[in-house]
Amino acid sequence: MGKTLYLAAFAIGLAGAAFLAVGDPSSSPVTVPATIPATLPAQELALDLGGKATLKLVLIPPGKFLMGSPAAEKGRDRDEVQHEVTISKPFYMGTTPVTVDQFAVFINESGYKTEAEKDGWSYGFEIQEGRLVARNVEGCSWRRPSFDQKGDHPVVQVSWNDAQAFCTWLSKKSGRAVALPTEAQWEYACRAGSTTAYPWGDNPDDGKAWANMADQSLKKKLTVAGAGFCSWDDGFAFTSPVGSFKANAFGLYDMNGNVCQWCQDRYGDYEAGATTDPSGASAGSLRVQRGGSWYNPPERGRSAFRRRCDPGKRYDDDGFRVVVTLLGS
Ligand SMILES: [Ca+2]
Repeated sequence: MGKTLYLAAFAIGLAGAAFLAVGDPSSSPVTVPATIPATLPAQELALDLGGKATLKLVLIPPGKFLMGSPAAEKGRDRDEVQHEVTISKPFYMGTTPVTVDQFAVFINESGYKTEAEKDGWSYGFEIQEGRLVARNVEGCSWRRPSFDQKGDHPVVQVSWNDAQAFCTWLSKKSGRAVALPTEAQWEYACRAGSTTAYPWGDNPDDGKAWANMADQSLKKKLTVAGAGFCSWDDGFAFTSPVGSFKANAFGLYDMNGNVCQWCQDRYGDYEAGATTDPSGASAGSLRVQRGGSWYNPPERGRSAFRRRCDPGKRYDDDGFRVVVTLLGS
């Protein structure tokens, strides 16, 4: 997105007037009004975690989009009812999922133990005769998932509750309002103006440069297909270093694939009709994950795909990214 478009979208958001459809080539140029403040939020934000670790975020402008999927979308679920959503305020979003190195700083500084560490086991897997066999594994945690990871891989084996603890810690440390994204913020940011099933279009086979999903690399290890494999070989059977694939139009990496990302919301049916800044169901025990993972076939990497999970669940493809809310905006 060009800087002019960003400025226009941001200014309109501040003015509380009609919103510019981000990425809509038919939109007319917009004049920045006189009400625009002298100091705009920076396009990028870097939070110093300590331990030489930094968490980078990018500003997501306000706007309006169609959340959910059209009835004809291949692989669609019934809970993706399409409706208009307005994101009324700009916010920052992590350019990548939180990495192993970043999570380690949190653990080392806070002394927090993840739910898997407290329990002494987690949900892991082993591969037996070409079949992925999921089971409870003693000692399995973010420190020791079911495959090898490096520090720049997305942390896995983290529950929704663990992600909350990270956000609470980083809020105190940074003085910023750090949180998980709402489901609407997540999908708006993932689409980045796109209206197709995936940021790259409607054909899942065109996603090779975009996403780490269940591909031919994984198929070499799992000869017995689970939910299906992508036609491409993205080079990674399990997690990949964050930022290994194309960024979307907002500059966000790994929105589709690599790890599923926890959202703040309780899972439930979408509100009927157009909404502004929805924050999920008001009751219910399940939370939402988005984005699909290295273990998922293409359909689960669709921008509209929703996964509902117990907040204590942790697995080898459960990760998260954060947002920073602009207080007073
Ligand atoms: Ca892969």
